[in-house]
Formats: sequence, C-alpha cells, structure tokens
Amino acid sequence: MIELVFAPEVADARDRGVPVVALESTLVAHGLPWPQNLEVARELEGAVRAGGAVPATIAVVEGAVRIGLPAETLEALAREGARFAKAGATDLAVHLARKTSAATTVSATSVLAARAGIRVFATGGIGGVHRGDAADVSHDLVALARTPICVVSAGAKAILDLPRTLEALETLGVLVVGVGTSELPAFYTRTSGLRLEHRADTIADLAAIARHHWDDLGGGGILACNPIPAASELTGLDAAIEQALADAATAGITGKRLTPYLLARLAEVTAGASIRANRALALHDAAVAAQLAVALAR
Ligand code: PSU
Ligand code: MN
Repeated sequence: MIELVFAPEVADARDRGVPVVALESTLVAHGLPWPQNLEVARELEGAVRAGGAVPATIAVVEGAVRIGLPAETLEALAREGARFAKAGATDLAVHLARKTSAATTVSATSVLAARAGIRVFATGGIGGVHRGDAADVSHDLVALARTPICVVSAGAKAILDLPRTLEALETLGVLVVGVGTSELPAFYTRTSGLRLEHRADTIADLAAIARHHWDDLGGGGILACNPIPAASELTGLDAAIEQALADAATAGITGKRLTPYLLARLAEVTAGASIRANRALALHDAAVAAQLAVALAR
C-alpha cells in the first residue's frame, strides 16, 4: 500500500468525520507566478475552511505523498516552483521510487485524493484537448474517467479546444454536471456556447447525483462545472489566446510545458487580468467544493 503522509489537520478531520477537500499543487507551482501563487494557495485553503471543510493540498515531497502541506512546504512550492516537477498520475511512481518532489496535476491529485478517501477536489480548470494539436490530450480526462472523485472546476481552460474536450469527456465516460448552468463554462467566461446535458441548481442535488454515481453504479469521475462569478468574468480574450498559441508554436513549446507557457503568456498579454480572473474562479470552485463535501458528509 502507498504511504500517505497526512497533515495533522487532515488526519484529525478524517478521525472526526469532518469533510475534506483536496487541492492541487501544479496550479501553484506552474500555473501562477510568484508571489500571487502563494496568496492564491492560501486563499484556496481559506475558502475551503470558510465553507466548513478542511483543505488538503496534495504534492509529492522528496518521494512522500503529502495529503495537506505544512505552511513552509506550501511556500516552497510557490516560491521555488521550478524545483517541483509537474506530475500527472502516470509519473507518480517514478517520483516515489527516486524520492523526488513533484507538484500534482488534476490527474495525479485525483488519484492520490481518492487513495486518501477524499471525494471532492477543487481546481481552476482541468486540462483537455489542446488547440492545433488535437493529439495533445491531457491525461486529466482519462484519469478523471476512472477515479471516483468530483472535481469542481470552471470547465476546462479557455486555451483548449473546448468542443473536442467536451466530446472526449463524453467518450471517456466522465459525468459532466453544470452547477447552476446548462453550458460548459470556458474558464475566464461563464459560457462557451457548448450545451451540457446535466445541470444541478443546488448542492444537495449535486450531492445526490454523486452518491448514486459512486455508491449505486460504481461510477468514476464527476466534473462539476462551476462558472466564474459574473463580476470577475474576463471577456474578449480570443486575440490574446491566439497570440499566446502563436508564440508557443514559434518557441516550439509542446508537451507538459505548453499549458504553463500559455498561462504565463496570457498573463503578460493581458497585463495580469488573466491572473485575477484565474484567482476568482479558483476561489469560487473551492467554496463550492466545500459545500459539496459538507453535503456529502451528511
Ligand atoms: N487550473 C488552473 N491552473 C492550472 C491548472 C489547473 O487554474 O495550472 C493545471 C492543473 O494541474 C491541470 C493542468 O491538471 O493545469 C493541465 O496540464 P496539461 O494541459 O499539461 O495536462
Ligand atoms: Mn498535454
């Protein structure tokens, strides 16, 4: 069995039956710039606590799977993000064997959270099918399909090919539910023009769906699509996204480096507006995830 190192607060929550929400570390180490990344990491944990749950930020530190990070580790992750590899679920065994450190993506965090008995996980936006290179499909989708966890996310990132991402989710069998919306949110915006078959207007409804999916049907991942709050929406990004994609192509950026590169480029092109939106949507996801974890614990 894999050894999980629980933070005292998380271990205590498990003992007392207090709901726990998983948070990922790639968003911190590779998705946002210092020092905003540390502020966001702390705010996400705060939003989960404010909602009545306990946050468990997950990362691999010198070969140990940490479920909940001490303050100094969270800071190291943010300050020295480059020291942490970007690990998807498939990469984890290598880091465990070599005792190296890695930030965990949605796929890796989902797998580790499920191992830790955590059923709810908040992030900004999952990976998906990249634009241009339709062969670059994030492992997030496959891992989500086979892992019993509900990921609360503002849809998939706007830098992606959203129609193909939604099709891939369907093919793989991820249950996609709009939280108060009938459209796939597009990360920075509430709408994408892509209709979702299922929507939940209350957290109690979402919790009931999740329970049936897991307990009665042996189902895997659920993607709860939670749109960015209207006041924080960032529209008119199409040209900036095209610019970032063109720059990535010119610079020959592919594979794991692509998403971090595109997010960083967008932050430059929008003079930081994309970071503010990313922060707002992720915080909203953490708050909704806490509500869901509380509802599931009832
Ligand atoms: N959400 C954010 N910022 C991020 C991510 C999610 O707001 O940086 C990360 C997640 O860890 C997700 C990863 O798994 O981006 C997707 O990377 P890729 O496209 O290489 O699979
Ligand atoms: Mn990829």
